[in-house]
Amino acid sequence: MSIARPGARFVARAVALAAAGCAVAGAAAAARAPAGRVVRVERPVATTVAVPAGTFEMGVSDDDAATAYAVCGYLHGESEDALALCAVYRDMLLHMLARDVTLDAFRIDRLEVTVGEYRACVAASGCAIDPLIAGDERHVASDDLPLVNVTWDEAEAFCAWRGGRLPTEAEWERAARGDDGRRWPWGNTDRHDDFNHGQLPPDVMVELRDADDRARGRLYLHADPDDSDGHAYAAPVGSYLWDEGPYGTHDQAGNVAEWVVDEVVLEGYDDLPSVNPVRRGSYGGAVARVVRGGSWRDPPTFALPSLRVAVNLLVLRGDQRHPHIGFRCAYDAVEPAAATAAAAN
Ligand SMILES: [Ca+2]
Ligand SMILES: [Ca+2]
Repeated sequence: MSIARPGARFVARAVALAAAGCAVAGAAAAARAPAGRVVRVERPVATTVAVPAGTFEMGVSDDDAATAYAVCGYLHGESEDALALCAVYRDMLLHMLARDVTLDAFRIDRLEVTVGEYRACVAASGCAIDPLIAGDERHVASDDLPLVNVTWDEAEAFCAWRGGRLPTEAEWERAARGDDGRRWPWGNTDRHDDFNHGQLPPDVMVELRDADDRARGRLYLHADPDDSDGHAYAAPVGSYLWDEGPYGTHDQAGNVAEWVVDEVVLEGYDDLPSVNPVRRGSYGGAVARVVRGGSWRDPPTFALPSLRVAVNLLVLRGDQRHPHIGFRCAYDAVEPAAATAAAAN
């Protein structure tokens, strides 16, 4: 299987101090600069990152499961449906507790798939146009926004067009957490200013809401937008420099939640193998599919990369569109020798 086609859309700006003789990419350009001048060198950044084969601890901790259950109760209210949802959510998390998982090597997109990348697929007749016209225009206002309002099947089709596939839930979590058991892509510290999330409604609103809920039996599904991190809605991909994961990914905490391969079942990881686990299901997008990483409309806790969100149990069927759900693609690893041979042909 081929690796994603390289793109030069995203560039890093490497600054070379020629007088100091710093070694940087584009050394030839630096060498041509007069001594003492600051030279800015632009080079393309790989659109995918490599994750080596290995074993990691996948799953949620007891403490984070308890916190997520408490957040579920606060967020979704006190209606009968909400209480039932959170009870089932707690049970599912208890079937997702930490365990050792071994994966083959793979590659994964460094960033969420963008509107511009998806437009290119539509223009090449590789993808359906529906995600670009299905929702509010603000979600497609810029090519560097993450694509949302995309179904699981459409996400799969895009990844196939690009020579890849959706990541499995295990691959997605390993890319976000590495091998050292970290809670967040950047480490163990809660840093809510460094990723795009939503917020829980204030207590007074919850009290008013819950009184109304009890009368109406209403279930609240999402939290409120929060611009304290710089963005109330989805941010252009890669906007947060300090959220980088152990292999170089961005936005695995927040921004838009991301479809992965696995079907949602209440039994969590039960009955899955410890080597390359995946629950593919058999009905494509017509069943509940896991989304990972939280989003601009979820409270920060739900961005923990070991979690699923509670509404995954109710409304996230793979054939539905949501303005906070996008995706990134994964690719089977190619042996260096095979890649070299392919490039020579
Ligand atoms: Ca935000
Ligand atoms: Ca994300």
